Amino acid sequence: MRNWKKVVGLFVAVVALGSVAAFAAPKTWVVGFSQIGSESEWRTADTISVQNAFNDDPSFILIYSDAQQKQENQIKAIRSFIARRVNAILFTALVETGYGPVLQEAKNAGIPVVMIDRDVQASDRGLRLTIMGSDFIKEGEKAGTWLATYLQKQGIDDGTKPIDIVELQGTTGSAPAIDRKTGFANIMKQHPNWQITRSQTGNFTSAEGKAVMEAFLKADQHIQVLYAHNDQMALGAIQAIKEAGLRPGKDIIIVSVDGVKGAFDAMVAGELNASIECSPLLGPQAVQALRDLRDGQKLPGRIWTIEGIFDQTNAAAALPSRQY
Ligand code: GZL
Repeated sequence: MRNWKKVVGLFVAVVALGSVAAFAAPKTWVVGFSQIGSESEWRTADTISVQNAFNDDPSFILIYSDAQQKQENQIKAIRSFIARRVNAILFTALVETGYGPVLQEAKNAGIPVVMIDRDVQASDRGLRLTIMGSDFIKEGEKAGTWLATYLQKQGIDDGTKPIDIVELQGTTGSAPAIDRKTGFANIMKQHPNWQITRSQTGNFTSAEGKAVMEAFLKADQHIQVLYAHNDQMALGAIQAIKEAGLRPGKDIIIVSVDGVKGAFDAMVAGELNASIECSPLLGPQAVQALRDLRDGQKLPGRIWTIEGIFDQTNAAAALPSRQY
């Protein structure tokens, strides 16, 4: 009789332990991540941040796909994730339009889509659960506001004489390019003497930023300010300005966005005047959002990143602690 009780007691203990263990260990999730490419220091830092965050959590398996700046590659990758029946899809949109059909396919397959960095167009946002990343309009406004303060402090802008600005836009049709242009234009409305004399895409790369700036310099001898939608293009433009025999940061004031290490080096060297931070370190937020999703929590419709503004007054002090 006593042995029978022991056996039952042992059985109950094993079942209890098993259920506790099952309760404690989350189900392993396979997540497909479609990244747009490796066009900038920013993008590389973003990819590393996401990969490290998922590698640090053994309850996730990340399938990584680099679209090499081609939307068709992203759509193919998302379709392959759907075919593999992943638990969730993580992606950033190269451009805002063109993802509706494939996002509908993911929805029809019951696979949740969480976005980081660049969003899709408003009409497709019902097909994704949330987006985490920066407020690009605010970044453009910060760039314009910083420039207004700087021009006034330097006695360059008396509010009447024209201020000639050239603009290097990001990838045509991408959320950061559209919104950073909008944000800067919002501030320009307060400065009727400011004028954007030339504006063209440099596709967020240093090579294209340099080539476009060379063309601007050939066509226009009176450029006072360059507004670049990212540091990579600004760094390319700095090369072009130097090769034209001018002093970047002095003869031409340069304000850009991202806050990558190359920009900090340029600010310390006096060749870049300011960079509006846009953090690529979205990995931890992405993993936490997917943990919450796996636990059955409802995700907020928008998860914002917090960022600062750096210029030649604070870049040197901040440089040692920069993570990208
Ligand atoms: C912005 C991001 C942009 C960066 C660029 O969040 O999408 O893409 O500003 C990068 O450097 O190419």
